[in-house]
Amino acid sequence: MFSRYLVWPLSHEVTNVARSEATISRSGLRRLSILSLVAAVGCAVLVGGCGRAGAAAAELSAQEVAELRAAERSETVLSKVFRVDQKYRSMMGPHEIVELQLGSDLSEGSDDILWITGYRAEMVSADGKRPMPQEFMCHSNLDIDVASHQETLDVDISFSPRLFTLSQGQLEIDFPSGYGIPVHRRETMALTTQVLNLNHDAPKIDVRHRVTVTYVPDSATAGRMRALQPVAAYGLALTEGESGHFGVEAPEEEVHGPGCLVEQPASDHSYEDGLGRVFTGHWQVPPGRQENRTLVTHLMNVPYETEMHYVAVHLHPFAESLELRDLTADKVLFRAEASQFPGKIGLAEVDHFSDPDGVLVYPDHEYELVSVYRNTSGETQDSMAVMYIYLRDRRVEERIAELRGRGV
Ligand SMILES: [Cu+2]
Repeated sequence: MFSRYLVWPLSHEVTNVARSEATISRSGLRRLSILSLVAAVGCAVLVGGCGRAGAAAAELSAQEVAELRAAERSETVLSKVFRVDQKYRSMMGPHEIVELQLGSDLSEGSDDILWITGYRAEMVSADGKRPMPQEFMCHSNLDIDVASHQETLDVDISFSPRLFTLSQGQLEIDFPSGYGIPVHRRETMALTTQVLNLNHDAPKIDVRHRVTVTYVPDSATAGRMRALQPVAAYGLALTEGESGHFGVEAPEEEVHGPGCLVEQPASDHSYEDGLGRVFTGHWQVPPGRQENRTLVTHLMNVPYETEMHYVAVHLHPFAESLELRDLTADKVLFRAEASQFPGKIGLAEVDHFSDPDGVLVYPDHEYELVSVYRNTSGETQDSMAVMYIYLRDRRVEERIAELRGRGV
């Protein structure tokens, strides 16, 4: 039943996070100053927009935040035991897909709507108890079945199936208090876990993933939750055809930016844009510095003026940074920096973005991703550049309010 996930461009890897209200990772202070500037300019241009955006979080008192936290439940899943006995590049290691359903012990009816508020993935020993090195983490993905999601929530809105991807550098996502992804208790999700080994020739190590999904039943939220919808913006490289942007027939550089790199694919994950061009989301990085720019407006597909409240970033080893730019407003919305494991190949830490007030995004703006890799290995490496962006989804909030009214 999950074969439809293959249409999702990145049947792939992921990101992580830290669990605190105002999440500030390594470069958080610098980022907050950028965002304050963006927010200030946004208010000047859009009277009322920032007031509404800020209200969502400001409505919650410390007491209400504490009540929501106290009502959180979690579901933990252990993958099978993976034997790591050779090197595996990104996406080439053993993997497993299992089905996951939340809240199976909850009562039918009043607890049918669940809000997913967090996701955590860690590598553990075969007995599931001891932590193991995170360098064996390739990724952990949680996907919904879109048709089932639409049917159970009774909405006619397009969703991306990928709810979360966690990979090296960020192994926990915790949304700002009061935000979550609503799912129906009857929905079955797909959990994919995969291992990686870039450093050891024949380690003979047994590891497994321990994945924890945190959620709150709607009945315990007093209607306070705000809905998030994930969208993925990912970098592309051109492998066939004339230069340009994916799916844009007559690009203008001032509006759409310069376009992505012409580069060799690192795997056969390619996408045709119907205009005679072939792109890949998984490309090669030769030794040295590489910068790639991709127009991601069509991938973000912002449905109306709304805010992004969380961004998780997926990069490969040797990545230096990934930036989301609003080309129309000529602003950096979020810049993530990555750090490498000392003395071996792998990402130690990748920044994420978390903000209860959010940053405004617009359906008529153009957006660009800028990735920078610095390959110091002396040989060609593979790369990806993805931002999993969580936008506030007011359409789903309205639908859930109606469902509550019907006693669902
Ligand atoms: Cu990847």
